[in-house]
Amino acid sequence: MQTTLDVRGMTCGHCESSVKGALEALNGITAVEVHLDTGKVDVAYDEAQVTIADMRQAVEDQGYDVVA
Ligand SMILES: [Cu+2]
Repeated sequence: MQTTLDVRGMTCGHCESSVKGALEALNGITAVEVHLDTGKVDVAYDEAQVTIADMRQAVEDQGYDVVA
């Protein structure tokens, strides 16, 4: 499965790596691509292992807001 999260609050490379790292730490995440300019985060994942809610939680735990 593929989804795009709309993340608010990322401003620099550190934010990008925080979000990317938090998502990649979840089981079932196979690829993460962060677009810092738009806040879009493309995620490829195995829906049997991880949910959108899990991803949202992981990003929010890093201090960023997930809008969609
Ligand atoms: Cu930053």
